[in-house]
Amino acid sequence: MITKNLALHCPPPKLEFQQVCFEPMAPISELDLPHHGFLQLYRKDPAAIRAELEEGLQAPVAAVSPKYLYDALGSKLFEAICELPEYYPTRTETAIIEAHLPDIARSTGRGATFIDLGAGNCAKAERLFPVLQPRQYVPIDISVEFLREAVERLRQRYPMIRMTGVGMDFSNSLDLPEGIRRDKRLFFYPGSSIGNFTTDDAAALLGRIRDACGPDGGLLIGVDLVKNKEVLDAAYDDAVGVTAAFNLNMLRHLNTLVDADFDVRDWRHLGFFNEALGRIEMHLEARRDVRVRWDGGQRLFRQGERIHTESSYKYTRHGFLQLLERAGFGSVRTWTDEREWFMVCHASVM
Ligand code: AVI
Repeated sequence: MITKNLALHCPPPKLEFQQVCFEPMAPISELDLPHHGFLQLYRKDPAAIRAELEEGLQAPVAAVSPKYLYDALGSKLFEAICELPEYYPTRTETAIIEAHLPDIARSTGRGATFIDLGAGNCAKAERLFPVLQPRQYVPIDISVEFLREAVERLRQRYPMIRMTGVGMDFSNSLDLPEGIRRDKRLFFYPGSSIGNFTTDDAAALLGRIRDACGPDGGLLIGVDLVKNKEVLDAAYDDAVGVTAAFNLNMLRHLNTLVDADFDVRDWRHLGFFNEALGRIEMHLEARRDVRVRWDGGQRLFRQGERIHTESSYKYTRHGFLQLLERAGFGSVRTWTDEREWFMVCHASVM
């Protein structure tokens, strides 16, 4: 049963899909791990990427997973999006956490095994260290290479916290290596990245997090809430065109991934709130008839035909609490801003 305890009232930069460093796949105990370890459990599979992209590009309504928005330039453009006046989620989430940090810490407890999903540059988690005082910090992202620099920096500042960077794709499995402490696990999933999953996939991911929590664990998560369409439309179609560049850049990324010949100038960015489905949709729309060829396939896109590149689901408070309950969480505390545009939740297993 969820206890609705409303207190008063910012993919993480995501990563380039990239290379592997080392991958000790055998179980590793905590004692075997150096104080600051890195485990790469994810290996890029070019054939699987090609098959996935081929299927999406040939579908009646073409679609490409939003993870392909994040090559090196895409990650930088996402960081720029977070600075835009129209893109409120990052700064609203930060403000909520800052305003309620002592209360959040009372709810989560201190000394946790702090597991940061999609950690990026680890900056959001770091802000919580002084108050949450984690015993072990486990940033997870697709590549430990990206984490390495951030963890080195954090290590200097917080030598008392054991840090273990893990390179894995947690959207499919959350089987954490043996060396990650099992007690008092606190998962951290900020930025409303959960919105980039369909509701069913979000419920499945939350269920996996709940299973990985253990009986004394929990989840601290940021969720973007349904609001006025004008505000949402502007956040995903900003005046300067940074979001348009972020979306269009996916085509350049596809050119390198599957040797395609997309010409960015043939496509236009669309980003809008679909009220009926409760989600932002981003599409790339052909400005004219365009034939696109790639390694192993081709397609004629008629003028006005679209490639669906991202959905970003917006939740009501009630809807998200139901999702947490469906995933098996037992109690939840929530914090929001005055306008109730964004919500931070601490969900515990018990
Ligand atoms: C990473 N994710 C939570 C962002 C969002 O708001 O869905 C990605 C994004 N797409 C366009 N702008 C930002």
